[in-house]
Amino acid sequence: MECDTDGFFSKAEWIAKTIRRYSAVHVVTHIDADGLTAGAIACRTLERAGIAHTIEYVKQLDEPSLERMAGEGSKLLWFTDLGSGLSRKMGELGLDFVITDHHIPEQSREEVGAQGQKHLNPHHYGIDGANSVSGSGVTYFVSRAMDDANRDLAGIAVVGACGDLQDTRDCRLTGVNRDILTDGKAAGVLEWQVDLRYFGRQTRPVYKLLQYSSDPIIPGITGREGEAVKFLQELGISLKEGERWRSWIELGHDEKRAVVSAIAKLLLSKGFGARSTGRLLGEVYTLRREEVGSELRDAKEFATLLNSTARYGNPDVGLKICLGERGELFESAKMLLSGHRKNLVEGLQVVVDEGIVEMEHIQYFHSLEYIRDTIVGIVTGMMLNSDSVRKDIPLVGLAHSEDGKTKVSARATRDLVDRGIDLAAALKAAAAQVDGVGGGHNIAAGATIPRESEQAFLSILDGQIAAQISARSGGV
Ligand SMILES: [Mn+2]
Repeated sequence: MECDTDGFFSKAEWIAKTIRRYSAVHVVTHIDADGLTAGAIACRTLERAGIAHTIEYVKQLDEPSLERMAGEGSKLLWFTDLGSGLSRKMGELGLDFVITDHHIPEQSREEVGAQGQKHLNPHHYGIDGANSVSGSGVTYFVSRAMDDANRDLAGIAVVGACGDLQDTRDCRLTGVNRDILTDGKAAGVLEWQVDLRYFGRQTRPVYKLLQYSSDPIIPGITGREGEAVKFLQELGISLKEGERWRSWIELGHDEKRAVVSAIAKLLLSKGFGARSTGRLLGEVYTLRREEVGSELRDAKEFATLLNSTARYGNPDVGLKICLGERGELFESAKMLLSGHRKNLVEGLQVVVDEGIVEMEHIQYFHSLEYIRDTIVGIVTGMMLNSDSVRKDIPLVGLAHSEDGKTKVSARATRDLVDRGIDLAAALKAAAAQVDGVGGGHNIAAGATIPRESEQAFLSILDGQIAAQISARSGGV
């Protein structure tokens, strides 16, 4: 489909005009970093427009929750970072709704238009929702259309995009995401530069930044604290300033250059090609109004902090931080973050202990109760990025959730997507066959299924992936 950004922006204008006519709105958002930033943008926009508002967070929108909302009065419902997979049902239930989402929509632009839906989704305009704009970005464009003064919300919109890893494919944000960057720069809230892309530039001691490096992996150093320290010492980099560990942003230009070229040299000498070294550097996004050295100063670190509030049942903490609250609330978010890090490390160990089962076209692990259903997707992605997993078939993670169901997360590589794999379509179809619900993106998708249908679901999914590959290669 040809890219119609004008159409996308004019739909945003139209939706903005419609929202202005309401006096009360209920925001429903996704419980992850992109969802929280999207929800925060919606709430701040409504607040500035003098519209009363409430918010709720959901892991995965399903028909029962829509039916509940239908019975709850006359407010406008504003779905952010979700909703596009259930817009037909919303229409059938007679809901009064707005959707600003970037997940693959079930209805076409024509259908949505014919029903007069206030439904903004980049896929309807040939804009790639996996890389070019996230839920927070789509919401931001409606917010900007409501009031030019909302351009200062571009900073948290970029946090949402980074939370959804939209900067990873090209090592920079692309597409309409760049419009958000330009706005943020003009509003004085954002700046960006090319720098080392590893996580933790603001807050991690430099050796930890290297020890936890994953994209690209540094052979002999990733995962090895002692080697990371030695590597830096041999380059003459002082690790401490007095008693305090130095972070990446405290290094001088020459020190940074020495580290980057030493890593590049090491990668090349170990046979990693230009593709690997090319991923060392990329754009990094700085929130100018946040304190230097804080988790909130770097967009990727901010997003991780938000994930660690949302995924442990405290999305309100994350939302309030997006809305500018600090102090004690920020301290409790940092506590959640250190717990989150610990859980991720333990989660990876669970996968190693439980082992990965290979089927013909997928591989999976089952973490039972040992990994929270809210972080099994992150663990699956980290696992697929690690050295120890096959890259030629998607990885699926299963976890038991508290409500007695099973949460499924699937992750693919870019190569697999290029070869025709679409996890959103496969999970949606496979989940539907076992009375579950699924969807997401071609490269990353999720589902919730009845616990007793796990094996049936996995075999159907295996068949779905087989069919996608064979359809693309023109095979039988
Ligand atoms: Mn999203």
